[in-house]
Amino acid sequence: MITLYSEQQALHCNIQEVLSGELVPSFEVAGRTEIVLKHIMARGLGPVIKPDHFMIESAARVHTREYVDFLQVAWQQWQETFPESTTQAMPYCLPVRRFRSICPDHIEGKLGYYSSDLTAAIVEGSWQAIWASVECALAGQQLIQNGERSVFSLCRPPGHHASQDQMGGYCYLNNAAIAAQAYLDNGCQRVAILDVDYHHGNGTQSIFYDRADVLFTSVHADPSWDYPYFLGYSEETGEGDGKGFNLNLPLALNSHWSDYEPALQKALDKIAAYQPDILLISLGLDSYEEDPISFFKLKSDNYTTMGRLIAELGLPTQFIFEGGYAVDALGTNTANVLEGFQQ
Ligand code: Q9C
Ligand code: ZN
Repeated sequence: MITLYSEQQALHCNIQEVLSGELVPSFEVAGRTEIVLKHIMARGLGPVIKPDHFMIESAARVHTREYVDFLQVAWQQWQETFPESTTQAMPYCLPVRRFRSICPDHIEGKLGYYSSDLTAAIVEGSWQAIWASVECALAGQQLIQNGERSVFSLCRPPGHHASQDQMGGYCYLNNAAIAAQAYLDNGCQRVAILDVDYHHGNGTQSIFYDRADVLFTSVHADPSWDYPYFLGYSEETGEGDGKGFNLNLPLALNSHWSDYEPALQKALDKIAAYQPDILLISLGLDSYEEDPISFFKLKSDNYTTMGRLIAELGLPTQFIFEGGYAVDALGTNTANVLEGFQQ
């Protein structure tokens, strides 16, 4: 299986985030994808390729043009406004209930307008990394549409919490959604997304919620008990044309593989019935028992089984990297999924 990876993705970092009320170093670090790359190579899973360049227009098919343009200039605007602030651009005031949905002129207001939380800071190299991450997704999509049966887009920063016009949850542009739309724009009729990240993929759900040409399925922590809290409940089944094309399978905190596997099988059955041209996996590994910010109990071996179950669908499959913060085990667990898929 070919892996798509770009070193430019390391130019982005979140400096700090809030964990249980304390400011701590961010969990979303460049070392995450570096260790995955190391294990992919050590296990001989296949060639690693740097993606070609792609045009901004493909991102604007699922995000608003204003949002994509803003991401490109946010750091520069921040520096012009706060020349003494050299670490990170961050909002603090967001357009929540009873505020107007209006884009202010001040950079701090704009950051709030385009954010769903405070975990997606912008630093000097963020845009280069964000775009390189999208390019890994789009290069993978091209390979699949040129006949490859499976690819792994080793994207960072992740994407599944980013909606049409909001960053959040370490995500800026939605790599999986951009790839899904690119498949449709290049002749596919139906794309299925299986999101196995521990957190609900609220951004991806939002983008395709009223559409029947993308099926979104997700197994994740009950949002009543963990991030993103305000989306990801089982009664969210889609709206308008999209009614019936959104499947949320929330699980209780502390779920083990014995709880996880039946939910995963439900998602896989739904995907099989949908008969998609392509399967996209939002591959988060934060369901691992030792993940520092998550509360599922999956073990390393379970990821091999996960890969094998996904392969049973027999579909052209693109894996897109999302979360996972137990850095030491991240390489093993990711490679297990891909190896399980190929066995
Ligand atoms: N400070 C992804 O897995 N909440 N994003 C962190 C600890 C945000 C996770 C709580 C979690 C976002 C792609
Ligand atoms: Zn996650």
